[in-house]
Amino acid sequence: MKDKINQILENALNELESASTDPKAIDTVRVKYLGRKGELTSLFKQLGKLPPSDRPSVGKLLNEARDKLEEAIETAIKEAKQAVVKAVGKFDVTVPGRKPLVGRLHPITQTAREICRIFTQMGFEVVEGPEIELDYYNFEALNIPKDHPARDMQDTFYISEDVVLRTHTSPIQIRVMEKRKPPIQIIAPGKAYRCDSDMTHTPMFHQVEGLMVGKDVSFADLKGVLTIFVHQMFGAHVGVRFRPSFFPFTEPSAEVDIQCVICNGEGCRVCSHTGWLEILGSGMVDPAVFQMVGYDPEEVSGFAFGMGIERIAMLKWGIDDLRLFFENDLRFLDQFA
Ligand code: 2NL
Repeated sequence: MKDKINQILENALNELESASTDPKAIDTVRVKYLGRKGELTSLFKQLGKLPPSDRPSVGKLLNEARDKLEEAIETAIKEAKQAVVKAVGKFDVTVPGRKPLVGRLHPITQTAREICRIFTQMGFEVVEGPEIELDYYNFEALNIPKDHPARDMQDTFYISEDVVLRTHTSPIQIRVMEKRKPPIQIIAPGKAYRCDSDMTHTPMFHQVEGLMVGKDVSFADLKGVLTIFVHQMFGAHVGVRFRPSFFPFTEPSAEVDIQCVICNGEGCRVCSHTGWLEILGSGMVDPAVFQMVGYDPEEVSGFAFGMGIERIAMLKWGIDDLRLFFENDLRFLDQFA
């Protein structure tokens, strides 16, 4: 029995030697001798048939043989891995790969796309324009006079006397009207800039403006389109109201409120206990604006509106701090995957 064990061990070590650094051949040796039906394994099973006095010494020899072979196999596997590394260069191709990070759209982008999708379904076309804009398109053509507070140095980033960072996306729509004849149905999403920074204002923010111009476009059209928008964006059960307001580029003007999405109109801290939240401004395009782009105000009419995307996103997801959108903390952004 002892001779047999030594013979098996010698054979195994010889075969391991010829397996060299071939992982498959090394494993074949392991299975042949140490597998469930391996040659050494079956000798363990025969231990019980030996005379009791022989069992301890044979058992010891068997254990030693198994340990030696296991160690030799381990060494062979290590050498096989090193051979691969040496062959390939500095890289250990056997190390498991890292999972690639999968990106996601920023919640502001998601909200902008959702707004555009809703208006596109109603026949509006998405248009874009420059963020560095002429004073003329940003103010003059929108009937914002030279002494209007909106033109104040405090609010506007001036590049030069007549070039500014656009303070809203309306100039996009002026440019479209200048180029095309009615009917026009467009929405203009993009970045806007104001020299303003506190809890509720960032120097750069996002806006979507919309414009519909044609024959006999009425205030009823404005109400219909914006009501459909609110119901698609926040749910068909949400109440909408139109409240008189003023903008230099629309007359008459209306601000649109929705029932508070936090308290369902009951009154809470978010809606200042009024039950209503302001979400956008709108109105019938002022005849002075039509004249600036060469349209006859007696021939055409239209409505326009503008909304802040951050505000819509905050209401949609119940976010109470504007700064979260600009910090780019992945713990925040990952929640919008
Ligand atoms: C608001 C209010 C508004 C407009 C934007 C507009 C554009 C043209 C002509 C006339 Cl080209 N009006 N835009 C009209 C009314 C309101 O925005 O609160 N925005 C965040």
